[in-house]
Amino acid sequence: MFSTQLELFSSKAAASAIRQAIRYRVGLALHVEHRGAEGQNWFSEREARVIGRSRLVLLCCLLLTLVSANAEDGSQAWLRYAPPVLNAIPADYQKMPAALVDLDSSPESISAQKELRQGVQSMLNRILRVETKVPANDDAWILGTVEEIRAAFPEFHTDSNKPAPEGFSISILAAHGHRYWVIAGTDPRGLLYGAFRVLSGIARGVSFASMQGTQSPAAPVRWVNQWDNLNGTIERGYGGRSIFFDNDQVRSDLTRAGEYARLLASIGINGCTINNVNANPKLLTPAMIHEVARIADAFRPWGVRLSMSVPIDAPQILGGLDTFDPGDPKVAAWWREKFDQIYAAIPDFGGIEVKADSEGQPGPSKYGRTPVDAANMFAAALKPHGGIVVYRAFVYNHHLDWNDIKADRARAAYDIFHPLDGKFADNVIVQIKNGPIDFQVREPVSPLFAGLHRTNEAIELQITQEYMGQAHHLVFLPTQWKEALDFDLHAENRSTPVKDILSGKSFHRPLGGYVGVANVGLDANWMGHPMSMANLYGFGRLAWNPNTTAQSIAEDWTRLTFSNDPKVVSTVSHMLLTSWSIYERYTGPLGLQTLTNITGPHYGPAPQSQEHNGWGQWIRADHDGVGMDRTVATGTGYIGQYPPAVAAMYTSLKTCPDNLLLFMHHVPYTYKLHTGKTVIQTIYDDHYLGAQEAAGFVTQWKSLDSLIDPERYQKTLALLEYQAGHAIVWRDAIDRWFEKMSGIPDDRHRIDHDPNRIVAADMQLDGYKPIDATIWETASGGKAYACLDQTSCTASTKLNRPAGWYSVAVQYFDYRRGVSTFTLQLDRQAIATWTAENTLPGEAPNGDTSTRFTLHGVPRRPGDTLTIEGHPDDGQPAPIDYLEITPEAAPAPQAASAH
Ligand code: GCV
Repeated sequence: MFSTQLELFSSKAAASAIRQAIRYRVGLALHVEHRGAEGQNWFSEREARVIGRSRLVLLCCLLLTLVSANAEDGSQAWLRYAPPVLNAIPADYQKMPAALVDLDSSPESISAQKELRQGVQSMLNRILRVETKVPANDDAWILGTVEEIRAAFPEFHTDSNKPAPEGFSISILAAHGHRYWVIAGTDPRGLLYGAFRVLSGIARGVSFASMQGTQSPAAPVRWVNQWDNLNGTIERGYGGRSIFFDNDQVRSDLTRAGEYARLLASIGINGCTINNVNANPKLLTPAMIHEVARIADAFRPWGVRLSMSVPIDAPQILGGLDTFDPGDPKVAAWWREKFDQIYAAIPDFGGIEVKADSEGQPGPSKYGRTPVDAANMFAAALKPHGGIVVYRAFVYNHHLDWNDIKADRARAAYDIFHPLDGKFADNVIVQIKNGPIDFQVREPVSPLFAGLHRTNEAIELQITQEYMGQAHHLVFLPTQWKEALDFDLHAENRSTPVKDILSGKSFHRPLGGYVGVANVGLDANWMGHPMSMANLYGFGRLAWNPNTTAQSIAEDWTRLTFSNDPKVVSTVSHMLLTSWSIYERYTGPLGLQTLTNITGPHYGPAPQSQEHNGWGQWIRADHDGVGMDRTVATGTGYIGQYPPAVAAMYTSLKTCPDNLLLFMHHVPYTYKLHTGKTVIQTIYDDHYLGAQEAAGFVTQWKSLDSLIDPERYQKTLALLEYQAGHAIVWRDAIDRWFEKMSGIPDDRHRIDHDPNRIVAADMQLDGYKPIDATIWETASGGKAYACLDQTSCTASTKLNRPAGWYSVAVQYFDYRRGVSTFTLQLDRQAIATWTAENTLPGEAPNGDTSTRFTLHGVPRRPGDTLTIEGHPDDGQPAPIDYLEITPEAAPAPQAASAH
């Protein structure tokens, strides 16, 4: 993410890696200090003794080799099969059978068998012996479908709690004087899921006895969507390039696709749509279908069915027809033939995703047709093959008139789809985003879930963190999803929580389920941030059983991903479980949505961008008040789309929850919340609190430094430090904007009154020139200072502060392009050098690119001069904003860190 110059790297980073390796692998206790070349304390005295200065280089190589030989790069995710570090291994593992019999011969059962052998050997150091028949004189693991096991063991019963399709039962069967550890699937997929459940239990130290029982998935459709483009990019993907495509072809090496399917199967996901919903018709050419079949081959052993997104205009673009009207018989015939071709190549093809009449995608409206006309045309062509149509309800006009006070994008899905209820074919599912807008940090549940009683429904959740920090911020989303799934919509005046609607229980629907936009990529750790995979894991767990608590998901993921150490489990799960609310506080509290750059990359703060555009993610802030009035009486009428009990709750200011107040109502800034605090002061306070809490992640994570492997520890630390800095950018930008908009000052006078901050405008500048920050509130005084047309520039300040130790933060801008170099000098002596090489989504000084570098333990005497020297690179003019100099109690034991 950031790199120091080579000489710094060779001492500081190597020292850090060695220290981590020593702590983690050799387990030495570390305390005080050994001085490195730049006066930093790289090693404790004990480490220094262990290492011996003259042997530093040799040991460095040795330990780095040790570290990399066992590197934890995140690629194994929650399937690491590390020997579980536990106080006591469950007693019944002693009685674990050595023989393993697979009564089934499906690809899924072969995977299950291999996986069990691999996991048991890796975690428990026991080799399982595969037998072709049940051994007469030995205990054994038995894998099979319920029918197969019953045929071999007539005494086997699961009738009292029979697993549903794709479910499984785990049991110990006593027969013929032996004990059989049985994993029985309703079908091969269920059998595979059962094997993974056993392995997850072993990794977490659960006794086999307590794993026994029956489990069935909550809904038949548990899919992920990948928004992969054929050129290898991924829309809203933050973990590298596509694992499926490159250069308009299917990749020749699909190893990663198979590994992905294995991960998906381990959490019960049974389908994957491989391409962007903004679909490219080229995927439907015979040559590409032939290639895509290879991806399906990689998925098949893991029971993951492949599906594709299709553009509705393919018959015209690709097929040369003069129309794509779904009502035209020749169009329907084209699709029939296309699906026949696909099924010939991929017999277990799952079906299609359709995005139509949305954000510029063509749709049936061109011919005066409805989503029903389009969906049912596809459905008829897929039905003979058993395929399904997942038709997205994300249909809206993105050229709305901001001046029209009644216009409201949130209304669109219900307005369009509710009148069509009961008209969709049985193999159509309407896929509805959790909220009525677009994966914002806080949205109410979409009213459409309650508006379709005679239509199959799936919820669409976004696993990839488009609006949630784009894998630069830690945000654990199962906490958010749980709130949506548990929300009771009170349809028909009875209890109808969203999770029961999706399972088909509320309205007796045969199909339905969960679709998560995952967007994993080729990066070793799949999603960019080591913590982001908790979201994919959590999605699978909730799709399987929405009653699972966010806490158990967080704890299980932590155990499987990092360690069973109680301190690791409690610290990491606490970080995960608090992260969504913290992100909400420093971005957009009170239902303001994400307040991000809505017309740009959806990353940093840019509140004004929410208004005056056609996209309809408005907050309607003016001098007097803020919020969208969505009431029926005076607003857009959106609230009226909910069943009466929910509508009444949102309509009344007395019962509308504070966290959705500004989504539902327009109120004055001085309006008092249920907390007794005004809206405006809550906005200010929440941003200060959120930024402080984000800084707390760093402290919490650092408490684990001897308990996490060095590679993932360091990567996560760098990201959390970056997040803490970016949370300050968010805080300052949003608070400045609202202070200017409302004219009401923060009652604690914090905004732009930072006693420790020295802005570039107040420094002595040599070469640095002011340029406008493209969003004024994202830089001090709306200006960044850039080094233009020079090879280097400096900004210096003399500070008369008491002598002591300080941390020095440099706030600068890191464009995507170019790698500027910065040096921090104390009285002309370089104390740190770093480069601006993060991959942030921006090419200008703004909230996307504002970043900080912090150096701890800087000694200062009154009159010292602090200088930032910037060296531009490739159009990135080493832009800076300010310095922040904060007293520290004592030299911090940590080395310099970039954030
Ligand atoms: C695939 C949002 C995203 C788009 C995405 C769209 C969708 O608008 O920003 O990138 O397009 O949702 O869900 O279709």
